[in-house]
Amino acid sequence: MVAPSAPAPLLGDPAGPGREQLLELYYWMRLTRSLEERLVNLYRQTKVVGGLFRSLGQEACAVGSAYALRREDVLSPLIRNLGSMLVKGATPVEVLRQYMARGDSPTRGRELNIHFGDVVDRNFIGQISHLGDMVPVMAGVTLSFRIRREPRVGLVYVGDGATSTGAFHEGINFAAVQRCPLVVIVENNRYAYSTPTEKQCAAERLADKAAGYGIPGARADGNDVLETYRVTWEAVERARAGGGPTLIELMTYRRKGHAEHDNQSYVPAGEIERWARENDPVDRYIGVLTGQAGVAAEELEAIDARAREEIDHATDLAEASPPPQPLDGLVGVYADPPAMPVLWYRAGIRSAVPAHERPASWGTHDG
Ligand SMILES: Cc1ncc(C[n+]2csc(CCOP(=O)(O)OP(=O)(O)O)c2C)c(N)n1
Ligand SMILES: [Mg+2]
Repeated sequence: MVAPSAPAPLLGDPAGPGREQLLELYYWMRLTRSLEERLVNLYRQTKVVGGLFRSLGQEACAVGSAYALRREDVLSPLIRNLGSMLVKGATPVEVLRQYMARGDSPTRGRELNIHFGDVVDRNFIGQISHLGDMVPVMAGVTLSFRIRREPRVGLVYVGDGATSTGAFHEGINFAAVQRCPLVVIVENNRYAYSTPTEKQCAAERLADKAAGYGIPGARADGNDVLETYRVTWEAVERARAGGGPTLIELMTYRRKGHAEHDNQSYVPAGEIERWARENDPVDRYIGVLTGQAGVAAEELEAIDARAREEIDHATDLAEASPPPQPLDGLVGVYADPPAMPVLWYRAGIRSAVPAHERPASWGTHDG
């Protein structure tokens, strides 16, 4: 079953944040963390194919921002946005099958980790690894919304490192000039691989880059899920109302290495422990919920148990999933060949088409 993606405005609602929504935010953060912990177990059992990229300590960034979107809005995630994808409707079993490269995974074993998307229903785009490149792509996606007068918004994530790429600059500049309904979130987690932010960018605040494009820029505490939600919601609704793009810098911290193989030897002693102790987004939110929101600890424990059960069930399904089919490697790379119209410049030589473009054994693709 596909989980619903984030609903209605929460803090933008004049009635204020609903209790149910506050608990939902907690559920998504817990699900993200627990699912990644399960993936670590599977990785150590060599059941995960390829690298494992954690968002430990960044769950509030991912969940709080994606929660500001409607189902019809389009999200472009990165490796540390498992939480955003879950909020947008990706399911644990899809994620587990994908990481384990199973034959019934969303990409049928042809891509790894969370590189998969659904642009038909849940509206999250399959990510690519090239830093910054999804910004121009999302400028195009959101330009189409503007031209078609659809009240839809796009949200694209980049890391602090990606803000130093040409693609980031060109994409955001184009979106600004075209007043595309796009929100660009920079997750400033203090590192790009092993490079600390101040060693790859001389600007003190990445949010200040917005001024160079003539768009609003905001910086927020990315380890505070409610603040993240609020600042994203404002940008999303401004974009929906025709106000153009916003650049948001979310301050956070990457507590794990770039991926599981990275031993973080470049991180100053005590830094990770300090963030874990003083600024863990899940712990902080538990404090808010059990404090001013008056939620009982048992209620949160029940949510933890629910997340665990869902992940256990999804793991059983993924473990029982088949390996990939070799012929699946041949299909879906450019387009589905049998469904493609004949290329116009080949129209006069149709005999070449069956021979060269539609060989009979192109794979097992059924759709
Ligand atoms: C254009 C480009 N250059 C280099 C790389 C290799 N690379 C992959 S991730 C990464 C660091 C990314 O750092 P950041 O943008 O801060 O994102 P984070 O991993 O911290 O979320 C690098 C250099 C790449 N994928 N694309
Ligand atoms: Mg980074």
